Amino acid sequence: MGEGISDYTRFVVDLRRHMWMAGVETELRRLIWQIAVTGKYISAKIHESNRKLAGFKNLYGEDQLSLDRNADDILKNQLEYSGFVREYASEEQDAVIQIGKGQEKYFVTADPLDGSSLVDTNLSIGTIIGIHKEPIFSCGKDSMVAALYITYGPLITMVYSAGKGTHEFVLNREGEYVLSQECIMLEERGSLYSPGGLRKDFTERHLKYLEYLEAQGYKLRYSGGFVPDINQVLIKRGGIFTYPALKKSPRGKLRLLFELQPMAFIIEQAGGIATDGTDPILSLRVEGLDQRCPIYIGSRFEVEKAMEFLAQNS
Ligand code: AFP
Repeated sequence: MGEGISDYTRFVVDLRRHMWMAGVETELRRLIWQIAVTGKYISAKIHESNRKLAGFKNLYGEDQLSLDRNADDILKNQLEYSGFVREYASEEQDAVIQIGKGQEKYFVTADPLDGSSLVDTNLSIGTIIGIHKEPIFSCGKDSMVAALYITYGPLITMVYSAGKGTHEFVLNREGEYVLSQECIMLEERGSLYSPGGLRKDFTERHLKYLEYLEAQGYKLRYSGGFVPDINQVLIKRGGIFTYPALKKSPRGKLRLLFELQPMAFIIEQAGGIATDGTDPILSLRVEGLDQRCPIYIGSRFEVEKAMEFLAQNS
């Protein structure tokens, strides 16, 4: 049978069917679906802005910064019309925005285009979403019901968890999100490490931890995009991503609400763990939109080993 024919006749599980089979609650299902569709629009925007890479003049004279803004506008508008979202908090906004009428069930956080400084390098970038059932100024474990991210790379993929495992979908040529990996589980111990930050800024304990990983033969895999870096740990079934406390910025770089909580939810659902070096990321109380936090996230062995190193008296 020709490749084309088998392609169209094989049985595929699309995102909607998967969520229905997994028993995800109806409104949450629709909301996740709506966000996944929005990923297609954001992807189109990225392509538009990158026409300059192919020798075209940028359509609207946009720069990278307004691409972040565009992604935010697209997402906010789509969520507003979905009818399921009461409040929207985005890395692109200074305050939480009320976008519903007050009865809607969900509170959504977004990093609409994480890693946008990588757009001109043609490396992968992504969208990160957290879905909460309570207002976002609480701790993640009390309020998060789902999280997802979309990668815009050679393929567009979408990884979600609604508390029933972590699953990956690939956007196919027909524009459907098709299940590629179900119930992804990390190994207890992986073989790659993805260390954010500069060596000269690391604390002594963090440096010793990295030296330990290097002596053990862990492979360095760091792109500078949180979404593809976490995706790599997940898809390769283990390893660790860190963005630690730095000498001059003890709270690290990454944002608890928009970046860390959703990824912690997804990785925990895949059998991994995520801490700030001491406490689980999802146990931390969110006090501000801009709150930053160190992170150690990935396979159990590497994260627990990091906690051992950080607790040592040196
Ligand atoms: P941009 O969105 O400004 O590109 O930042 C990306 C990011 O927030 C996150 O995606 C990366 O993990 C991290 O910053 C990379 O930081 P360094 O540039 O310090 O490695």
